[in-house]
Formats: sequence, structure tokens, C-alpha cells
Amino acid sequence: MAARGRAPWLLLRLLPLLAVGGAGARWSGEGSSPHLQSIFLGRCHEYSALQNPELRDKNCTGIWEAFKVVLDKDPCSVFPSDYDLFINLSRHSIPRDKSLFWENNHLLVTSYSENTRRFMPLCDVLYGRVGDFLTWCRQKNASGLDYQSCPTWQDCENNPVDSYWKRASMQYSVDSSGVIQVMLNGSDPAGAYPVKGFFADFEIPYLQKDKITRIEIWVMHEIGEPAVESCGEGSVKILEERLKKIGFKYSCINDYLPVKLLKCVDYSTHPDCALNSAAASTLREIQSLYEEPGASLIIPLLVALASGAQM
Ligand code: ENP
Repeated sequence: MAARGRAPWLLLRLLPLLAVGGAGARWSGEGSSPHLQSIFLGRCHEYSALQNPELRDKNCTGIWEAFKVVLDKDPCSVFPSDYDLFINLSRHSIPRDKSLFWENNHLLVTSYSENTRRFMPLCDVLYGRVGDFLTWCRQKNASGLDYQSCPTWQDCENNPVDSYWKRASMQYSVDSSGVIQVMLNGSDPAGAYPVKGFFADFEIPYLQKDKITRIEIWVMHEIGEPAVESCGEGSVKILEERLKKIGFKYSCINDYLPVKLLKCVDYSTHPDCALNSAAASTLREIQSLYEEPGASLIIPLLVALASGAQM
């Protein structure tokens, strides 16, 4: 009786392991997302009909048809250019000053961008939205999706999901303009700016210098964890030097306050989230930005404002 009672429990524990690249899986990544077509079409219709009605003429069925050609291809032979038609059909403009690039901050970016209301990161653009959080690949030697595992960059470079994000990233960069925001994670042990990654290899090179006024880097740190890197340090310094060399105007802010306040929603009693200390650190940020000849008059004014304001 007891043994029979444990069997379903064991099965439940083992099922996810088997489903996500578990025993016998060919590839190291998760398998294709169930209901891929329905999710894709649902997201496309919701985005184009409700969220951005300027896109109401987009043909979601046609966009899906263009996308799904990769589902018939060998899962290690899907190239960014295989998504050209999909991108051309789903492409739309990105509002000036609203682009938000990032690394290792996916959920924070999703919350902060507020479904395009505040910013428009790639996953809030139609061609990024339809694939966000999803995985897809054909079986290696047969037609039909592989629901057990899909290749990642560790298995082969030209896998369907990486090639999709590469192609989408390039388009997003080309279409971005005005002030560009970049949110990095200064608590990541591997460094805030991956020198090889989507941002470094498929976004920075495609930014259009003549359309961009400046780049603002936000280095966010986990609440209560040590800062691994901050502005001017380690890989962030490498990024700053790269942008300077290309000729972009840029600034770097540690723990950009609006985003920090959002993080603090989950740590409301932590000392780092005490509102006065937030005000003090913002003031330090502003001071460091204005510590230039001629800016000295601004600082006492800000100090007076902040001490009176009791943030
Ligand atoms: P990670 O590894 O932190 O997060 C990957 C997760 O974010 C996956 O669930 C992925 O969806 C989703 N995602 C959303 N937008 C992108 C994206 N744009 N992208 C790759 N994955 C994305 O993110 P990465 O790998 O460092 O990528 C961050 C990049 O996204 C930055 O270049 C940023 O500027 C860009 P899925 O379908 O793979 O499950 C481009 C590449 O926007």
C-alpha cells in the first residue's frame, strides 16, 4: 500500500528531469514549448489588436507561416537569415528614447518596461514578444517538433532559438533611436557586461550612430548582495571604453533609482531599501554626474531639495 502510494510521487519528481534535457535527451536545452503555434498566434493577435492598434493590419497567420519554415529545418542548420521574411512581416517602429537593452535582467526588464508603457525592450516588440520564454526545434532525423530537448549554443551555433534572437536583436538595434538605455546586472559573478553575448555581438555593432543621442548604462545590484562590478569597473569599464571608441556619448549610473525602487518592492524591510538611504545614494549619483567645473551651483541646490524632501 505504502509502496504503491509512493509511485506517483516519484514519477512526479522524475517527470520534469526527463522532460527538460533529462536522461537520454539529445540536446542540452529545453524541448519545444507545448502549444507553440497557439501561444505565438495568441501573442501576435493580442499585441497587434489590443496593445498596439497601429499594428492592426499585421497578418499574424502570415507571420506564423514565415516563422515556421525553421521548424522544418535541421535543428543545427537554422541561420539568422532564415528569419528574414518573418522579421520583415512583423517589423514595426520603436519609439524614440524607448529602447531598453539588457543582460541578465530578464524579469526585472519585463516588470520595469510595463508592457511597453514605460520602455520597449526587444521582448516588448512584436517580433520579440512572439518568441519570448519559448523554445522550438525540429527533431534531428524526423519531421515534427522535438519536445524533449533542443540545441543551445553549447550543442551547435546555428540553432533555431539563438538564430532567432540574433536576427531580432540586429533589427531592434537598427531601428532604435534617441537615448538608449542598457540595464546590466552588477551582481553577476561572471561580470555585468558579457564581452561575448547578444548585446556585445548582435546589438552594439548594429546601433546607428547618426540616430542615437546618447547611451545610458544602469548597473543594478541585487539587494543585500555584494556589488561585483559597478560603473567604471571590470567589464562595465570595457563597455564604457568600447562605446567611447565608437564615438557614442554615454553615462553610467549605479542602481538607477526608479529600477531600484521596483526591486525594493520585494525587500521593503531591508536597510538598503530604506527610503532615506535611497535618497542619499541618488544624491551621490547626481553629485558624481555633476562633479564638473561649472556644475558646483547645482549640488547645494540638490542637497537642499533632498534634505527637505525626505524621500
Ligand atoms: P538571459 O540568458 O538572461 O535570458 C534569456 C531569456 O530571456 C530567455 O527566456 C529568452 O527567451 C528571453 N529573452 C528575451 N529577450 C531576449 C533576447 N533579446 N535575447 C535572448 N533571450 C531573450 O538573456 P541573454 O541571453 O543574456 O540575452 C539578453 C539580450 O536580450 C540582451 O542582448 C538584450 O539587450 C536583449 P527564450 O525564447 O530564449 O526562452 C536578444 C537576445 O534584448
